[in-house]
Amino acid sequence: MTKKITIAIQRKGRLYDDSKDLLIKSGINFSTNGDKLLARSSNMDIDILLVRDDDIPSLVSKGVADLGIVGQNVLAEQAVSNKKISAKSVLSLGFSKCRLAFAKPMNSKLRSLKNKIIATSYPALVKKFLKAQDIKAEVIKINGSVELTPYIGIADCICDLVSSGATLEENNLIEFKNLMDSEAVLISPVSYRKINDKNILDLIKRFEGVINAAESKYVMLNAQTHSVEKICKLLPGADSPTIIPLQQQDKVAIHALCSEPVFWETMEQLKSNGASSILVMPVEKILN
Ligand code: PRT
Ligand code: ZN
Repeated sequence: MTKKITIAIQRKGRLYDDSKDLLIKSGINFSTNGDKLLARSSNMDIDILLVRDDDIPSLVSKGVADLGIVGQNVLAEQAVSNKKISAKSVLSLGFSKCRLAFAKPMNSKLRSLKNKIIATSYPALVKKFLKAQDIKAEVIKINGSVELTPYIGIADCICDLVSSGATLEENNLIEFKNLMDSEAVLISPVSYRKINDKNILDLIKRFEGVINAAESKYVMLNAQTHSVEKICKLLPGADSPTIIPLQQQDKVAIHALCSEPVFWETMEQLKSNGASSILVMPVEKILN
């Protein structure tokens, strides 16, 4: 008998929509309502735990969940501060991208972190960084509104998550050092016997297929036979395009799965190299 798979995702917040989307696109049907902490898949032997993101690394470490979706920032902070955390990232998911960065007031003369007071929600990562750089500074832990701390005079600078940079700007802060880049990751227990479980491995493959498909495009175009080589070189991340003869002599159709984004600039380059009827289509799933 195969064991039910349990996946922990954030209940509400920045990770929720994309996490839910990923599960649904991977063929796991489920619905959530209200404050329910557990959702049962209606078509697969899978339970979805809906929890705060901070609880996900420990639920996975304890084996309560077989897989979890969390930001690398949260996983890294907990891995440094809590010896009991033994979860590892098994797949980068490409969403909720941000960076953990130091920022100071625009008018600050701060040149180094030495002897400064740094406010952050990520004290373990900041202390680890300071230790590695051999810098002595005071780190204070703040759970929310970190960006206000220099203004109210309790910190010289901050170390916080940044995505667009708008929050820093609104608070007259300027970024000056990046500590880490982060995105959502799929995690599993480190010492995982069950990672050899075929059902879990198949599920990870499905997630991978959805993530790869999100970046991939299927490109179809027509071209003169003599320009095939040049055009194929321009197709981003295309592995062995299909070349199909057309009724019109000296013309072929080229079909290719491009594993990298196809920008307007690429299409314009293809056109100026003789390609015509260029179609770029989304790809829903890929199974390699
Ligand atoms: O309730 P729960 O504990 O589950 O959620 P939470 O409030 O702790 O987390 P949530 O939902 O805010 O964020 C979840 C994860 O999203 C984070 O751990 C990151 O991995 C990721 N993420 C991506 C971000 C951001 N971008 C982000 N911009 N998390 C927070 N921010 C905040 C940042 O702290 C700052 O206040 O947004 C502000 C900056 O945004 P910009 O766009 O103005 O730069
Ligand atoms: Zn949280």
